[in-house]
Amino acid sequence: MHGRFILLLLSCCASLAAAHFPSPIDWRDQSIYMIFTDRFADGDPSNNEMTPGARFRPQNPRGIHGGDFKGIEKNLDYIKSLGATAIWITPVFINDASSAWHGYGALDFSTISPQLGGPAALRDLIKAAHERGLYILLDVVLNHLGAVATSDDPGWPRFRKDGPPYTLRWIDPNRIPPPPFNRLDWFHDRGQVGDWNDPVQSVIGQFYTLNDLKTELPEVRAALTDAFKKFIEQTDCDGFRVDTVRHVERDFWPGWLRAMRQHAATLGKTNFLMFGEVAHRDDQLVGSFTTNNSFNSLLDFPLYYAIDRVICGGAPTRRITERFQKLAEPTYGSNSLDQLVTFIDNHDQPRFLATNKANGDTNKLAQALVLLYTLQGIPCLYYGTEQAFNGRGDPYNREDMKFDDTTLLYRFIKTLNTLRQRNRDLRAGIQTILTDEPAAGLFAFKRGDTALIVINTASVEKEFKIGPEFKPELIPARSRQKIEPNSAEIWIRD
Ligand SMILES: [Ca+2]
Ligand SMILES: [Ca+2]
Repeated sequence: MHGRFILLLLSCCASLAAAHFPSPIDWRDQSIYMIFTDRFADGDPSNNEMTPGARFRPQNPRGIHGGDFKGIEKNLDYIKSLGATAIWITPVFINDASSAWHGYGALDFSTISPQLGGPAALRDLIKAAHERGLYILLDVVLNHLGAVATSDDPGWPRFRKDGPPYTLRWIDPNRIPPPPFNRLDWFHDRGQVGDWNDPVQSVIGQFYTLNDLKTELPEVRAALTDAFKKFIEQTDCDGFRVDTVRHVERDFWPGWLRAMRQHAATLGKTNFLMFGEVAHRDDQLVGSFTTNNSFNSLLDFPLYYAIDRVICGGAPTRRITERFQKLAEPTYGSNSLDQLVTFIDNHDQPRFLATNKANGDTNKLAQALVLLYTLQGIPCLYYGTEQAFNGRGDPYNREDMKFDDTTLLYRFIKTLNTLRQRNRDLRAGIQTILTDEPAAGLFAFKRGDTALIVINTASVEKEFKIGPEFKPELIPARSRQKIEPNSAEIWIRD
């Protein structure tokens, strides 16, 4: 009997080990940290030139700097200690040589980049993250592959709307995507996007040299569905960040998203997050990707622009209120309303402290961070914000990481994450705006009945009446009704 008992126990453990990691119940409880993998940490220098044709050039801002999965794994405790609970990493598939440093030009959807460590290192990273209670969100691109095809026809690559299409050929006959993507007739053949505001071009034109998939074809849709179902299964990732959503025809998304959700659910991932990138300030346009069973989360670009204008540009604080008035049905689908992924900068935008934004003013950054971690949504911090990185646009906003967990900003962000973890209202409480101004000045709101947040974007002290039910927790102030210039306060009721 004793031996039989041990055998049963072993088989039980084996089946648990093979199982996939379950989803969180509520993504609003999470705090995301975004990593640009090539620039984060080089955990294995032997893989730095493993992308065919790509060279290790750590001094070149568009070169490969060697960051990889092993480097992220070695620094998981640094990320966890900051208070993040989920990590979004840049795309992981093998890339063409010119895209390999950023990852957004996949050569195929079945090979994990050897330069980043290959499939074993990715599995190790995700397993190590899960062991620490950290979720991993993988960045996926459905709109295009990397630079795999070109044309010798006159006029290429200028966008050609009418007349005969260009004749495509493989750039390198030795590097054709594996089946089923080894077909030139699966790629749009009208050249590169010239006018990004033209709705036709922006969907069937190429994103520069990256070859645009004919996502409207049923066989391409089926292949993309199969590829990414396998990808979830093999990596055990917890969600996707979906790139270039606006450049795929709209009716592609509901079917593909449903297939991903259903497949993830069969693996026990019943709340698989998929947040799309619609890089635009207009809520009508952005929100339209969340209606009719499409995305249930997106990157919150409209809020990004509002915070930028208010904190960096001195715009009226009322602009934030106006933005939230637009974040409502029917502009947005009800499932997405309070779980958009919020951010103050990322790998495609200048850093918040850049000269053309807050210009090194860490008080402004502190205000923006307070908004990031207390406004409704799922906060996402771009790596290096805690190290006061200040690079301007791409590629200078993709700096090599430093790991110092004693900086003021690191400790400040850790405090914000801790507050958010301790107080459920900061994550899920109903957001009520209490005060704003038609100029720079106060912006105050509460979450639920226990959290009150006040910022003052003006350069003069402001007065704000705070009800006796709130007591200060984060920043002790001398006089509770006086809000100092260029400052932020959070009040939590026990
Ligand atoms: Ca490396
Ligand atoms: Ca497209």
